[in-house]
Amino acid sequence: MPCKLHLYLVLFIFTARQCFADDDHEMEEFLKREFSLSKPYQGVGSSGSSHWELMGDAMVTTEQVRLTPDMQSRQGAVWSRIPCHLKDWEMQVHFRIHGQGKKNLNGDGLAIWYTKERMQKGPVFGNRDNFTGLGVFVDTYPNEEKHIERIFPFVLAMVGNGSISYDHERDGRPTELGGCNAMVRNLKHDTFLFIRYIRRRLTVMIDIDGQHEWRDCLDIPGVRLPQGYYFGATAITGDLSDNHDIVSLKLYQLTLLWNKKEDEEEITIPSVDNMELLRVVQSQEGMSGIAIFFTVLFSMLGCIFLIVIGLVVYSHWNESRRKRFY
Ligand SMILES: *[C@@H]1O[C@H](CO)[C@@H](O)[C@H](O)[C@H]1NC(C)=O
Ligand SMILES: *[C@@H]1O[C@H](CO)[C@@H](O)[C@H](O)[C@H]1NC(C)=O
Ligand SMILES: [Ca+2]
Repeated sequence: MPCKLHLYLVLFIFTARQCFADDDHEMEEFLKREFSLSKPYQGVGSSGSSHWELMGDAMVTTEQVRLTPDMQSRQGAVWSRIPCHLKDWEMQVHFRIHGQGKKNLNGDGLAIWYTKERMQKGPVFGNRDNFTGLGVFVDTYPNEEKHIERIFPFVLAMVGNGSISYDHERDGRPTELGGCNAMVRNLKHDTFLFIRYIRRRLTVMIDIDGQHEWRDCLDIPGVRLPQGYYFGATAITGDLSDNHDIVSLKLYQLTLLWNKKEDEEEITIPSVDNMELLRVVQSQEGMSGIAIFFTVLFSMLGCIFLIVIGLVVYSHWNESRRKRFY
């Protein structure tokens, strides 16, 4: 019992901390062209002077950078050539995922990266495994069967430190920071992903309903990402496929107008504070539905049991009373 109390206290402090960090910072946004990719994609994939480099099956057209076509076993990427030394930033991704496949007969998805490594092929949505930095995935195929409560496509964030492997068979669940479902496939309207990193707080939002409204996907404090990493976007297809298109990547520098005293300790290895606690919170959330179900079930069984006992006792008492009178 003291152990449980302790856990709740820790959870409370954790939640409280999240709330206090929630106050809106006043800030300025400034578009950084050297880290942005937009039409008409001048020189991308053909000129060495472009800020962006293509890899694998990626192709530039007038309308988009197509990371993979709707064909089996393709992978493609577009990577920034310049390391980004901004402290606080926001990436707005305009993307499209579409193809011939019926629901759940398409795959595998795309990823947006901020990593130490660049231009390396691999199994993690077309990027290498054991990456160092941040990956935000739009996973369009459920590999793990037992996904009762998880609807795909699913947006998920992960931070790697160079020795953490992405578990493809389990759709990255063991290493996830959080995520949300996002029905982004074969839509007529524009779909956007928004990644904000400010004062070590990672926020991911999506705008996929054509309403020009951002919907929260995840919001995690204490995410430590070094400066000087590369932005990139990658995608992969396997037996199942889709067109994975990037229409634009827009990177904004964020400047806080009102600065609290800063923790200036330099970050060298990516990590997430309280990662174990995040696990606990997630498993507790998963438990609560079942816990409520059993609590209700046992309470009802208990009531029925008491009523039955009561009726039996009452009828016995009634009978003995009648016997006394006659
Ligand atoms: C990477 O993270 C794992 C799991 O949290 C940890 O065991 C490992 O020591 C970390 N590696 C480095 C280089 O920090
Ligand atoms: C990734 O790291 C894990 C654990 O450190 C290791 O077992 C695995 O071989 C590595 N994979 C690659 C592709 O480097
Ligand atoms: Ca998957």
